[in-house]
Amino acid sequence: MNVIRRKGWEIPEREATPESLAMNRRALMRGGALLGAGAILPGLSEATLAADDPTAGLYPAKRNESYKLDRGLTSEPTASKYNNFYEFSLNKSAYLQAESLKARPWTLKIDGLVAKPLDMSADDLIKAMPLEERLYRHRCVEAWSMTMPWTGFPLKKLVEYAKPLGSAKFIRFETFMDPKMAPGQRAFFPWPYVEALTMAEATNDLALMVTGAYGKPLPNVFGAPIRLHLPWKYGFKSVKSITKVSFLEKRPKTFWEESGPGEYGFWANVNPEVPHPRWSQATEEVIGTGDRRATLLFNGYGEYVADLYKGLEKENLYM
Ligand SMILES: Nc1nc2c(c(=O)[nH]1)N[C@H]1C(S)=C(S)[C@@H](COP(=O)(O)O)O[C@H]1N2
Ligand SMILES: [Mo]
Repeated sequence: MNVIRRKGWEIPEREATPESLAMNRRALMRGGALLGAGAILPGLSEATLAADDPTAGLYPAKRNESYKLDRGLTSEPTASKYNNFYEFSLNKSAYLQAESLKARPWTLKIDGLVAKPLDMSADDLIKAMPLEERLYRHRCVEAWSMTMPWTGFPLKKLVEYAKPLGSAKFIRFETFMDPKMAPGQRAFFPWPYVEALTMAEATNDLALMVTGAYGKPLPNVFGAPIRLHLPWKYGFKSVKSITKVSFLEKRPKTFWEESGPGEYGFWANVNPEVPHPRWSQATEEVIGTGDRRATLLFNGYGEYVADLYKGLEKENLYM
């Protein structure tokens, strides 16, 4: 993970990039493999997508007013041109390469400790779920933030739908694996991207399965056709373009735990008092505004989630 745009207060890019990633990036540059590969003209896909998307009529969904903001929304053009999507690029210009993501048809697998494992079309799931809009703040571990109008449904509803067995303690999410489509997956990382939550975290009201943004179906760059958003955790927990949801007894290893052990851990709750090993988390750049603001514990969502971590204080909660 890296910071490209730099001002006086920003960390130099080499400091914000885990060594393994920096090395990997150099290798990629040498091969010239990443930039441009698979990219098609931006603008083309939006029209194509709308035509093939059987869920398009579900948007815009009604806003759930329970989730209030303390700042303005990030504009759509700003939010959709400053993204992390390592399957496509290590740069914030991932939106260009992400044009090659084929988000439909899309199969979502539900397996592990469930009454009945199943494969279903993402569109059938989206049609079966109660969609709503929520305004959420997003805090990346790279010390920047945005404010997004997501559309989706509570992860809790997906858990109810999947009927996990009592022995399920964790839920694991996996992104697609397709190096032909996604140039970043030709680079050495522990692909596919994997994230996980405890069942208590997953059934919290805030955990949202996201299927749309800005009142429309999710554009590729935000992780179409279905991704997670967890506003109290650092952004890397909010896995994009999910193809598999598994219910497990043991805590699985995540993509970032494997890529940067000691820097990115399982819990990854936003905490301004615990610095990343190589930079402070006390403040954040609010993308698109030129402002820098104080970062809040649990990204300001403590009233919803602080109880989940009672008694776990000895764990490394924030990495
Ligand atoms: N599959 C996948 N999911 C991912 C990432 C990724 O590289 N691949 N990046 C994460 C990080 S670091 C962030 S900050 C957010 C960015 O989400 P956004 O582009 O919607 O702002 O996605 C997260 N989910
Ligand atoms: Mo991030």
